[in-house]
Amino acid sequence: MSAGPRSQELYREACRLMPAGVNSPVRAFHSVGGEPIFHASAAGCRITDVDGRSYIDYVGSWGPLILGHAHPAVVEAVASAAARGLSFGAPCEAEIELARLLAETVDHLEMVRFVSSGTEAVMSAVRLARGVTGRDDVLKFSGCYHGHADHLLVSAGSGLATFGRPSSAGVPAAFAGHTLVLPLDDDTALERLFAERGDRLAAVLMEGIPANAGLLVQRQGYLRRLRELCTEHGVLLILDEVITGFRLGPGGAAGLYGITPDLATYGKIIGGGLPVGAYGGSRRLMEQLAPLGPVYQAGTLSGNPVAMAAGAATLHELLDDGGSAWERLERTAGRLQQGLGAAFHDAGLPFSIARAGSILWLSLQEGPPPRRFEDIDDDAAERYAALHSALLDEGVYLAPSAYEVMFVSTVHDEADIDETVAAFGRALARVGGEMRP
Ligand code: KE4
Repeated sequence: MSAGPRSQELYREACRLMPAGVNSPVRAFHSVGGEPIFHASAAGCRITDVDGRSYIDYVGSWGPLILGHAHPAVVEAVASAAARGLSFGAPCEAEIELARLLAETVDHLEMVRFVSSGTEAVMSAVRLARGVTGRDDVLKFSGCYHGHADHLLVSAGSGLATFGRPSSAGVPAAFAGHTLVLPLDDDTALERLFAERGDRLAAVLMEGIPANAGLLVQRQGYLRRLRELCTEHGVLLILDEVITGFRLGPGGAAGLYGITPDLATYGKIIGGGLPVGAYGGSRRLMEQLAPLGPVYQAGTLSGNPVAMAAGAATLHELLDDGGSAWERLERTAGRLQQGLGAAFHDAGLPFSIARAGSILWLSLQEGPPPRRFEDIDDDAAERYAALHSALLDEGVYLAPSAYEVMFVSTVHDEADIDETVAAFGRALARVGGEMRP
C-alpha cells in the first residue's frame, strides 16, 4: 500500500525539515517499507489519515491510549485544565491527584517523582539507584528497551555476561562500560553474573514484560529468582513498567507476577496521551532525591498540570469501575488472539501469538513464542513487512516494525475485532505467498 497523495506531499515537506520526516525513528516505516501515513484525526479505535482513509488502530500511540483516541473524559479534563493555565513550573493540585492515584493503586509506590517521558523516568531511577547504593554497574537484558539515555543504548556483547557495547553512534564506550547485558530467560547466566559481580551492581533493569523486541513473556520463577538475587546482593530491582503500568491491570506486571521492585518506572498510560513519565518507590529511597537528598534530577515541564489532568482522567476511567475495564480488555484481546490464530491457520503460515492482557505480538516463525530476543527469527521481519502493507490496504494499522506489539483499547468492540480478523484473512490471502519461509 502506498500513502495517499496528500500524505506523500506532507512527507516530502517533513523530510525537508526533520530527519526522515519524523520525531521518533520507528515512525519512518523504514523497516516495513513505504512511506509513513500522516494522521489527520483519530477517535475511539480508528484513525483517519490526511487523505481521508480510516484504519482500525492497534498502535494506540505506542501504548498510552488504553482508552482509545480522544476519549471524551480525557479531552474534557485537558480542555478544562488548559483553560486554567498550560504550565506553572510550580506545585499544583493536579500533581497531587495523579501522585495519589499512583500511590494508592500500586503498593510499592510510597512516593513518586514526575518527569516528561519514560526515558527520563528510567534514566532518573538508575541515577537514584547508583546514588543510593554507591555502586556504578547496571544490568539490563538483551532486547529490552528502556529509553534512549546513553548508558542504556547498549547491545549485548558476544557471549553471555558482557559489558554492553554502544548500540548508537555518539555513545562513548566508557558510557556503556557500566552496563552489563544478559540474555533473558537464562537462569545459569543470571546466577553466574550475580556470583561474580552482584556486589558491584547498583540495579537490575527489567521491563515488566519485555515488549520492545516482540512480547517476550518471562517465567514467574525467573523473575522471582531475580528478585531474590537482588535482595541477597543489595541490588535495587527497577521494574520498567512504562508499557505494562496500568496496561496489565492496576498493579501492572508487578501485580501480575507478584514481584515487589525497589523502584518502578512509568510513562505512556499515566499521561493519557500527553507527555508524562514517573518513577517511584519507598520514601527512604525517594527522599534521596534533590532537594532533600544528594541525587539530582529536574525538569521544566515535570508535573505539567494539563498532562497531569490527562493522566488522572485516564486512570479514573480505568480504576473507577472496579477493574471491569481490564476484564473487557481481556475479553476483547482474547477474541482478537483467537480470530487471528484462525486466520493464520487457514492461510497455512507459521505463526504464534504472544499475549499478555491487551498486548499482543505476532511471531511469524515456527514454534511457541520466543522468550529471548536471541530466539527471534531474523527473517520474520521481512514477512511482517508484507503483511503490514497489505493490512493498510485493508484498513488496519499495525506498528511499522515486526518487533513492536499490538495494543487493544477499551473502545475496540467485538465488531472492530471481527472486522480486523476479516481484514487479516483478506491480507493473508493476498500476501501469504510472500510470507512463506
Ligand atoms: P519514552 O521516552 O519513549 O516515553 O519511553 C521510553 C521507554 C521506556 N521503557 C519502555 C519499556 C519503553 O517501551 C519505552 C518506549 N517505548 C517505545 C515503543 N516500544 C516508544 C516508541 C518510540 O520509541 O517511538
